[in-house]
Amino acid sequence: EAVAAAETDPLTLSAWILTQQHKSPGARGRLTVLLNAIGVGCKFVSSAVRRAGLAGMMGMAGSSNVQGEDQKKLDLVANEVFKNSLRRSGQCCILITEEEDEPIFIEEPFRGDYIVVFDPLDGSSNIDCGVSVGTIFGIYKAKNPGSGKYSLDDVLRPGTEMVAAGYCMYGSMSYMMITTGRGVAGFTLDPTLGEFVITHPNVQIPTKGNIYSINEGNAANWDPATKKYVEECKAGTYNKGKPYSLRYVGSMVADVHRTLLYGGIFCYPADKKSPKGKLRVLYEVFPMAFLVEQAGGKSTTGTSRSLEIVPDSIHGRAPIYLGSKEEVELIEKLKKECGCA
Ligand code: P6P
Repeated sequence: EAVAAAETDPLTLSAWILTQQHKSPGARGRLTVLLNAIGVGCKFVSSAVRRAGLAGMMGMAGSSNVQGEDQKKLDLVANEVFKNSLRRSGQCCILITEEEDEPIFIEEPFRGDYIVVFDPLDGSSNIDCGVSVGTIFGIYKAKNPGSGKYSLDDVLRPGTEMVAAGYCMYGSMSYMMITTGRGVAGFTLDPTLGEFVITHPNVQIPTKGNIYSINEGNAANWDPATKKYVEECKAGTYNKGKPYSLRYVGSMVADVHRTLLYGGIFCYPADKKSPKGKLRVLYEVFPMAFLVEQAGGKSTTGTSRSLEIVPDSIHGRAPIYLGSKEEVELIEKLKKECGCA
């Protein structure tokens, strides 16, 4: 029946977004317009990523971003695509992008009541070798909608105040995972239609996993609790004596996508080299933590819920351990026992 339904009732991303609007009493469809604009941006970037090798868009763009990372051509293309698509939606007042130092304030007549924080092309260091990369986004509604007065007070807020979040992974296919606070739905881009079609109507992360995902190259810098957790994964302590598998792509979207579907844990801990971890709170930690929680998993800094962080700057970082509920709780227990943050 599932196939028949798909052929006769193709639930595309746009149709699904509308169903979410119908569940929100009094909604006027503005978030619907905004989410569709993000979907269009993802289709454009998906097309650019697929053509990059042929269109000479691989390699460096010759500039660097606020992170001091070399910007690859596709980074810049993706950033411009989303800035234009979001501005044109007429629903945004502030944009925060990994690729720009400062917030972008949208002026009339294009200004709306939503703040979008996004990483236009995360994992871009992997582009030249064809490894999956992705777009990550999170959305807040302005504290005073319609007031015409917007500031960083609308941005530096805990992730619990996000109204929607998601990612699009450009891999073997292009997959989008999205939440508006009522669970997680997954879509696959059908290139013959140019539409994201629903393939995972209600994503539920397994409560326990047997995959751990962490950059073991940093092991010398880890805190005792992280070291202990990884040792026990290898010893099979948490899996009736059968060691876990290590899977680490080095592209957050790919590592989180696998964790959401297969279970397990993804970690980017703070360590001596990166005292606050590496991943960015607003447009990496919060959206992924929101999705994982909505899929029944957990996300922690090691000692507190990721979504309760109050960011102190738009490019601030935080440690993250996210995934299957039982795996994250093991880390939190070890952190308590060793008294380490
Ligand atoms: P490392 C990619 O540059 C990224 O921001 C994330 O996508 C990824 O999870 C992380 O950095 C990988 O970092 O230090 O392991 O290479």
